[in-house]
Amino acid sequence: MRICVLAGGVGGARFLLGARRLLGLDEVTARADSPHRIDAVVNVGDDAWMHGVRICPDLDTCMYTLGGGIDPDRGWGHADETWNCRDELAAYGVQPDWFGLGDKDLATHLVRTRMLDAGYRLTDVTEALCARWNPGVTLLPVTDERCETHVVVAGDEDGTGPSDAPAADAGDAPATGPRAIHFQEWWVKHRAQLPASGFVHIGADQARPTPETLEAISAADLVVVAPSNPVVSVGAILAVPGIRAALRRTGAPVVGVSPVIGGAVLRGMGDACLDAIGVETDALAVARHYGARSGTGLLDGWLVAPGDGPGGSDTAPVDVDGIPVREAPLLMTDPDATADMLTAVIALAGLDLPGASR
Ligand code: FO1
Repeated sequence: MRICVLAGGVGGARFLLGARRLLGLDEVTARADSPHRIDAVVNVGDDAWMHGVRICPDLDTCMYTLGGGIDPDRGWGHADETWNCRDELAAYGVQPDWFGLGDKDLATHLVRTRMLDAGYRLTDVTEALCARWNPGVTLLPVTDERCETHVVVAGDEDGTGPSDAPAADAGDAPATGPRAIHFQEWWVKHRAQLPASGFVHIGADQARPTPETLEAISAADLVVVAPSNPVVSVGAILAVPGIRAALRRTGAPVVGVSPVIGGAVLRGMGDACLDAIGVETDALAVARHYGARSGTGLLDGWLVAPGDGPGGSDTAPVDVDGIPVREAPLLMTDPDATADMLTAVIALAGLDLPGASR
């Protein structure tokens, strides 16, 4: 079976651990002759240039998590990390000093930056980095071009105007209207506490899906929308022109997993993101946001946690605005629990997994 997963960072990586477990791809030796394959189309909207290096948080979180190098508490960056370079940069007073670049993590960014400078596509860079980490899942940036998520916030929260330049005279301080800041500044420096009125994907008008991404979607037996942030992770993937059309065109069923359980998001500040686009933090509201493929949307099915569905028996799906909805436990407590979620997704898609390892 060939499964294509649309994934963001922490939630996407955890989901991929379960998918790899279910398809029996955990062991490196089992991969060569396995009939199964997982392609992850990963969000690049969080990516940023900082201190002269290109940082790809969601690709790195997936790579480190699947490669066994992630720091489990942070959910990003290396385990056993040191912060000497970060501290030295701060000692020089250079900005940003709010973004923690670990010493080991820095090596990843240096290799990536050097390869990008040499003309390699981000897809090729990611493949080269994964040759070391061996994730067992093909990690594909949705686009090789810059398509960064910036957040629209009011202009005067922290007293600095759009240019951050001090006004010549308090009397003529510029009227600071809404401004857009990079997602990382909103997410890390401001902990998503600055009220956001929207998200813009800088570069989306020029960005194209990579050929590898389009092939993974069209050749898949099943496409899964992972329980990642529907706005800044999945939303940023869908913002790349051509992705929605590819999802509506593929012969594979497209089934999503709710990132909202019991009216709450589990990690990150996903509810702040949903609020910003006027979507209720509710499992069925997110499904409606993605839309039914039988209509103008993407979904052929939607998996929600027990009690979050429209009611009905937990075996037969119930239709919600054209989307068959089923209930299943959605807590990704460990790879086995997550593997069971994918089993429920496969059933909801009307498929069965030949030679399932569980
Ligand atoms: N998140 C933080 O909350 N604080 C940090 O200092 C930080 C540094 C960082 C460095 C590299 C990297 O790949 C991720 C990093 N993150 C940090 C996480 C990152 O902001 C998020 O993982 C994603 O962008 C959102 O999913």
